[in-house]
Amino acid sequence: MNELKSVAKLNEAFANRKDELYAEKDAGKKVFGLFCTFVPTELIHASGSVPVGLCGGKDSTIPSAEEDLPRNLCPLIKSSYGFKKDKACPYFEAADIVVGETTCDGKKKMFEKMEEMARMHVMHLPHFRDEASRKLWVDEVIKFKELIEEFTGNEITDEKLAEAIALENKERELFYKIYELRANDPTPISGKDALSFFQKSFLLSIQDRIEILTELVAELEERVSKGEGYTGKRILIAGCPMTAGNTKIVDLVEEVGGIVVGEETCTGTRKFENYVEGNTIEDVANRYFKINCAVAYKNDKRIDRIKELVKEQKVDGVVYYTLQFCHDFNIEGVLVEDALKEAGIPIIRVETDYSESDKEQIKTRLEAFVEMI
Ligand code: BJ8
Repeated sequence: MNELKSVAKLNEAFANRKDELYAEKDAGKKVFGLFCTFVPTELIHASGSVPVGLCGGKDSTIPSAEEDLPRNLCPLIKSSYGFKKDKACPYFEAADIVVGETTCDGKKKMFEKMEEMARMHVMHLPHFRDEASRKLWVDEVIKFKELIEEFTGNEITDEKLAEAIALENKERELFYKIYELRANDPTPISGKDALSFFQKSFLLSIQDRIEILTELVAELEERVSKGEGYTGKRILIAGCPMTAGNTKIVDLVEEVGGIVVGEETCTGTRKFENYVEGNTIEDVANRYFKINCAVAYKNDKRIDRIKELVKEQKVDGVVYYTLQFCHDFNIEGVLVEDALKEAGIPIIRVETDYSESDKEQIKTRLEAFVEMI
């Protein structure tokens, strides 16, 4: 099987991204640093500004964070705080403003300390799915639009918003297509490569993303037409996001003979599912209100979606992955496990951090799981 050319192109675009981002800044564009997939990036694009995901997937900055924050805290929170404190993330350093959101308590409180190092805007995310909460979220998105306009001095016109919505929807369409192609057996892309596309999609420009993903789709279609790809026990990963730098669970699953065919995570389906249907701010808000994050809601819809993904991607077993001290995903994991067991779907729950110390132990458990299913 030939190497995917789009992977090389992705890596090249990533290598150039830092310089490109600083050039955009020099040209007067504002950079918005983002923590979460709830932030409606259409509004940032429509103002002529640049959204970029922030670093937070590596162990290396955690000791520095632990000088200020409790040790018993999610590694993603500590890692991202440490990246800012150590000035070790070029995207954090480029950000003129950092946008957070009231998801988990750890992040929410960490933002109060981060405010000493960065200009912050925190979006209030409701924790119910009812109509009152939807209205609150629409208001919050309108407030965010006003903040962007004031901060950048650029008006978000209806035309600019419609253009930005069309671009983001195009990227969503490509990711949907990639998932359809991954449903084939053999599946045309490894989980490791697929994760790399998701992780880097938070960093590259939207234009580059669309170009590279279009190329990827064509390459995967070719592989499918030739019956080329990867075989093995088909695994869906469900749970916490895998921020760039963190590939531990996907690597281990594929080392023990599994093949990852889907990710019910924010570096997976939660990033792209649901289109913005219409061209108003409310349409934008409504799309983001549908994200099935364990932190945000009582979440029957998430459980239903995991079951659907198992069918769509022809999954043999689910690896439910939680970062240490992520209470929301961990507790929701109990409900997911009960529901999947009832439906006869094999599931294993794995809790981990960014260190190497538990790798062998997790590998042994995953090996047994993959053999058993
Ligand atoms: S939409 S998943 S990106 S909140 S930081 S909750 S791992 S304890 S990241 Fe998330 Fe937005 Fe939801 Fe997605 Fe747990 Fe850690 Fe909190 Fe985390």
